[in-house]
Amino acid sequence: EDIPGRHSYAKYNNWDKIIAWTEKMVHKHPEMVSRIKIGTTVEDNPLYVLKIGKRDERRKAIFMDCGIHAREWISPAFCQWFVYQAAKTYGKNKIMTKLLDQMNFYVLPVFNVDGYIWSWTQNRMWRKNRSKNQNSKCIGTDLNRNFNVSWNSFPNTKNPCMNTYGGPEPESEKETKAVTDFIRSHLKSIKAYITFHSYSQMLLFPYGYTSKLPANHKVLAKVAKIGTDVLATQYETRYIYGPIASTIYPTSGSSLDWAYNLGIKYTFAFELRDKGKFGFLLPESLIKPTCKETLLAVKFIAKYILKH
Ligand code: ING
Ligand code: ZN
Repeated sequence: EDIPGRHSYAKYNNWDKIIAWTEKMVHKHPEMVSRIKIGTTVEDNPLYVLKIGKRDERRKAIFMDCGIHAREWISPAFCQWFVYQAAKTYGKNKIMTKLLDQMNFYVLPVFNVDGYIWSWTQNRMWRKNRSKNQNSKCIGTDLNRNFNVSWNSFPNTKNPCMNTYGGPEPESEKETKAVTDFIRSHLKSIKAYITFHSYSQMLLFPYGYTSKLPANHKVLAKVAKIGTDVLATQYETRYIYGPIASTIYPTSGSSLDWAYNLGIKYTFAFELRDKGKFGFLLPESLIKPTCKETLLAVKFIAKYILKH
């Protein structure tokens, strides 16, 4: 499993290893995993979604993305772990079998591919994508401020040199457009949207752009409460949960609020480990523990979606 130079679930994998891994998953589990190219990035890298489940478009589906922010390496590690565990435990684990018999998962393991590569090769703390900005020497748009929902309504999203720059217009970025087009075209089946960030140990739901609560906030809070309780059963890792704006900070143009307002009634954002000791530089020894506990919460959310 853990051979130097090879893909490993216990290590952070660079983009080349992740592409090769997507191919391997399809070849290993052709009846369960397929790869869909949903677009390309600014630097012409492919954006791949892995579809897990039987080939039936009419079933319920959950869309999950990882790595919208380049430096949050534990996030793509979780998406890889999820796909691996889904394929491996189907037919063995009761819950996973039931889930995959009745629903599909669309998993985007790395949303911000160019940024991820930059974080590996040039600047470990890079967050945004790598698109050029007109009339500015500063590079990149924050993809999680680039969605068409109350876009640019906060001051810190207007300056191209800020880490939270929202781009010249909503969906200006190829990566954002690829994801929104994909979700819009699969809207009939997609019942939940889950996005993975780090760090802070939080489970967030809408809204970020307003302190108003979504219509079904009581249900979202209940699912988040049980989800975080289930997560804690593994290693007693404590998560807090609540609406984005009051739990972490107000934000405009986020994928979570956008997906919710599009009509996906169950939208969640995980802020994975830790709470700041290592921050974005979470040691590799903590990858598996983080993934294992997170998988419990995701399976709980998926079970809930299946029932409702
Ligand atoms: N945090 C998120 C950010 O984009 C977030 C918090 C999540 C905001 C979901 C809105 C929606 O700022 C990190 N660490 O990136
Ligand atoms: Zn993030």
